[in-house]
Amino acid sequence: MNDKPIYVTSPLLPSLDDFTSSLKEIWESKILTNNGSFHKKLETELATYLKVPYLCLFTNGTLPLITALQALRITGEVITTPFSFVATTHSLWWNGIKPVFVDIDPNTCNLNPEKIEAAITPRTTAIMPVHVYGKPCDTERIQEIADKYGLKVIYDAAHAFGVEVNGESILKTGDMSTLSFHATKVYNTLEGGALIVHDEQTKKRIDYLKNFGFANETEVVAPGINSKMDEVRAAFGLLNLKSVDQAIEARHQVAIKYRTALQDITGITFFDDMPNVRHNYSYFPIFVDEEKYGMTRDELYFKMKEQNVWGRRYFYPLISTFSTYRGLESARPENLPIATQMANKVICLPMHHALTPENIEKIISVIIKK
Ligand code: T4K
Repeated sequence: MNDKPIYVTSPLLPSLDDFTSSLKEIWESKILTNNGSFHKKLETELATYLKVPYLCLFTNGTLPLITALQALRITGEVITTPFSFVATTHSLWWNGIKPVFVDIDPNTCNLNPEKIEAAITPRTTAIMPVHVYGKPCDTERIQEIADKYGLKVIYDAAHAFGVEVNGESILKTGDMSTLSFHATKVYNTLEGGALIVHDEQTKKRIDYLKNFGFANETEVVAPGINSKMDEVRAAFGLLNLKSVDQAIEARHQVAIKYRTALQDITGITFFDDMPNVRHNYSYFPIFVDEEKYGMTRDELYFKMKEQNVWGRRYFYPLISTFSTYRGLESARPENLPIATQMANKVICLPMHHALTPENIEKIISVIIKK
């Protein structure tokens, strides 16, 4: 227990010298925020990297969700998943929208499209799925349903930085997608996020909304908010963009090692890569079958902690069990059997670019030696 803790993640950091040079530039220009040159450059470079035409930077990954709902004027009820980080559902609540939880698919932990139609009511205006762990949702099926009922689709793609299906960015699907650049993510700007939209007009509108609604010096065209990314974070993000591919490849290698070592452990399952998908290996969830493994998920989780291996039970407890939401009809556990089951089995193993072979060996040995 004297070893250093192995956390679930570790942030990608640029070289301190490079960052210091950027800071010097910022000190000299004295432009700290409000669409400065680092901000402009990062928007352009990220749009290119992510293969999307229009991207708006934000100060975190929660405000683009809230802003997307405002921009699309979503009201009434929105169908969403309980198996996510709580920010997904909070964004609906902050807009006075009623979340309607729908169960997930056990093969991906994403919203199960086959369960969506039964949850649609005359008040439903949109669907908010999450590409959880960076695994792409069934975007085609979701779009078919949305088109049939005239619903908007806003993807919470907080985990899906750089994920592609058949060479196309997953962020191009739906009406809008959001990203998080939090320190714990594959790509970070300390804190940060983005909203991906599909046309210039909408980008303009989002840029107004994230700056109090100002269209110019004297005109406020909407009740906007302040969610602009500052120059320091943008500079940090520009540097991190240079090494993110390498970091994703390092994560890929960790995933290969985990899969090889854990494939024959009875009672432990995990996801394989999906065909034609460029994954980002943002998380490595394993699912513990108590009877077959001979230990409960929590027993393993606390045993790992004792050994200084700090996995996380993302996404337990389900959002639908939190006090704000548990009174909703759709939050009843009997309505969400698969999500409940998966949340009770999951442990996300440490997954990041800086895990050493010794770290990986230690993590695996805690799971293998019961
Ligand atoms: N939608 C989805 C689907 C999301 O997952 C999230 C965020 C959002 C929306 C909202 O995006 P943001 O507004 O956050 O940009 C973390 C993150 O705070 C959160 O961003 C993330 N999802 C969520 C899944 O995880 P915690 O409470 O688990 O983080 P924390 O502080 O316990 O960190 C985990 C481990 O990472 C630590 O044990 C050590 C390591 N770590 C963490 C930080 C913050 C570091 O090494 N350095 C650090 O700076 O929530």
